[in-house]
Amino acid sequence: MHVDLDAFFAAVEEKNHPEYVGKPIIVGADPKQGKGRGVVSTCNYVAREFGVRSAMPISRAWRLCPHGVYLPVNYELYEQVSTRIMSILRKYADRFEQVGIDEAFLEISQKASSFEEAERIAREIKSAIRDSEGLTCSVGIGPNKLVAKIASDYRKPDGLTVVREDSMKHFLHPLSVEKIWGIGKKTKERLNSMGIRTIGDLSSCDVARLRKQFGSLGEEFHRMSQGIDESDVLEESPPKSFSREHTFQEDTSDKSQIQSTINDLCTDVASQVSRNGFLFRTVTIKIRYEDFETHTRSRTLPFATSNPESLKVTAARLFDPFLPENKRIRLLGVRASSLTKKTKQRILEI
Ligand code: TTP
Ligand code: MG
Repeated sequence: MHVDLDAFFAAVEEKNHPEYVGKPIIVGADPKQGKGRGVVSTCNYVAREFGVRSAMPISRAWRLCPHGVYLPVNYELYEQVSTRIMSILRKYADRFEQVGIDEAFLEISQKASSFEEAERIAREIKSAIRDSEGLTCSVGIGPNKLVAKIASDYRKPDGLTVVREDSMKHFLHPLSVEKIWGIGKKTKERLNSMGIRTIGDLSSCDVARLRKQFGSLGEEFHRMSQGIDESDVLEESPPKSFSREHTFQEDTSDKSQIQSTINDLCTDVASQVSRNGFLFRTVTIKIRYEDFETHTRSRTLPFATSNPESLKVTAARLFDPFLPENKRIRLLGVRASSLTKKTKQRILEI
């Protein structure tokens, strides 16, 4: 199963501002009355009727839709909503793979023994997301990731498309070659000039001809045109560490600049650790001098923590012997590792 939220950034804005409902909403750079630079991140389906699209220059969007509601990108908000939705989706999957901020693959072969059951799960997912976040998504179900992804895109917004193995060819063949993974605008044009427009054309094309034009990628295109994809839904492995490095604009031996950089690095790393719900035990520092001589040192604490002060104190001790008066520094780095998941009990202790 592939799930993709509809007009994601714009839909979140619409949900938070009921006064915009029904209006064209364009999220992206400031249009500055048509004189602005930058591009459209996304827009809602009302704005799409005016021809506005993702990645279009904002000045062009303004010409197409001057009466639209133009909003800046509030990435932090979309990320929060995304995290909540992903944790809903995860519950329905045997294995789960988030792809972008608004899409994910769900392996559901264990949880659903038939396509009918898969469809029922999809409906449940759609209403769960609607009830908790007030957002719609489009779902595709298929025998593999490739087909599921093409299916989720087939009827948008608020779509649900099920493609069984026996109807796969019938579904794929009339679609544009662009729907295949890895076929962008340029490849599409090259294929078109060979007389290949649809996935059906691609599948009936001689593999040798495709190999001659595109190398091994051509063989891959041919396989995909037949709906063949053996890639797995890959569960993301938990992070092993969080780290930050800073390279100075100019090599420095300025003590206060060095201290404040170390301080900032520690604050950042500690916040990454706790934002992701972890505790760390091991602190590693890295220092590189102007001549590229590099040192790293680690220390493991007797307890797990996400306290920025513990990170600062430990890092300061580790850095101390490496901060001579006479050597300028090029780079500093701080890493927190030996991570464990923060449990509810531990949160109460803090
Ligand atoms: P998409 O899923 O490609 O687009 P969408 O959710 O806005 O619309 P659709 O209904 O067609 O799925 O991308 C998800 C988010 O990623 C989108 O809301 C904004 C962001 N994005 C960009 O910032 N720039 C881009 O060029 C694209 C395509 C997306
Ligand atoms: Mg989307």
